[in-house]
Amino acid sequence: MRMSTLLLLVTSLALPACGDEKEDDGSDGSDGADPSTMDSDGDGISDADEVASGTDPYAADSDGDGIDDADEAGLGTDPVNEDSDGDGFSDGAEVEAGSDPVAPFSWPFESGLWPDFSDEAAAAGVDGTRYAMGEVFPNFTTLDQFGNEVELYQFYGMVILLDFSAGWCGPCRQAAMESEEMWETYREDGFIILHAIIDTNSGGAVEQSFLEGWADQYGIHFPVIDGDDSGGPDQAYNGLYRAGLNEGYIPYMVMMDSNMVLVEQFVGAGNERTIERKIEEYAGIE
Ligand SMILES: [Ca+2]
Ligand SMILES: [Ca+2]
Ligand SMILES: [Ca+2]
Ligand SMILES: [Ca+2]
Repeated sequence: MRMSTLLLLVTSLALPACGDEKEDDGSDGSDGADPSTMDSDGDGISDADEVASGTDPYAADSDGDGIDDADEAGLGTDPVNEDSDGDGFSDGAEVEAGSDPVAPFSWPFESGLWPDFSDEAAAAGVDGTRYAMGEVFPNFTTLDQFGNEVELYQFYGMVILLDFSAGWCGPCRQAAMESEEMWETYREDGFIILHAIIDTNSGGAVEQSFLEGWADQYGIHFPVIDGDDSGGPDQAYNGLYRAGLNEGYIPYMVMMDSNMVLVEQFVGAGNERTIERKIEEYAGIE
């Protein structure tokens, strides 16, 4: 693909573009005398060099991500890919937010948006169908605390802790108190927590306002999701129950490795140290 883009650019340049279409005002310092030093878009990189490297000689910001080609070189980002690390956040948005544009597990953590690696999961053929230890966990889609759709497989490539909790469950709230700090410790190593709320304080329907309240109360910046959603996490909760893994106690947590394989489960609160050891093991932290 890169080659055909380059060929197109070469073709367009081979047309008499420089002399005919662009008035040479001498701003590139060449006086038009030497076409090889022309800098049509004034970004400090000559047209010839831009063609050679595949960037657009007529646009200072070839990929439109808010960062000029010359600055992308300094950042180590790809000047013809607006999202160099494929985490769903453009290079420009990442630089502005202070996250790392060449690290997929660094994203604007307080944006209320999550990375999306579901395409990578599909490309890798990840598609779980049953609930069992050592098996690929089935995908689900539900809503988060912002009312946005979120799916399990968008966190493919990360170590995932899926925590089933309920409003009326004291030990769940105790575990929730520790959760943000745990996530912050490991998130840039590729770790995500999903709090699936299966019930409110009184057994009423789990609504967005409850998820939002839960996130606010515990200072949570990872997804808090509707665990009562019958096509979503509720299916997983019941599937795990039928598989004999989940015995019906909460908090009940399962861990998936970076290949979306179910590798661990934890019952009750107070398992933080064990969970941290497992995160380190599966995320390959020395
Ligand atoms: Ca240029
Ligand atoms: Ca750019
Ligand atoms: Ca990015
Ligand atoms: Ca990033």
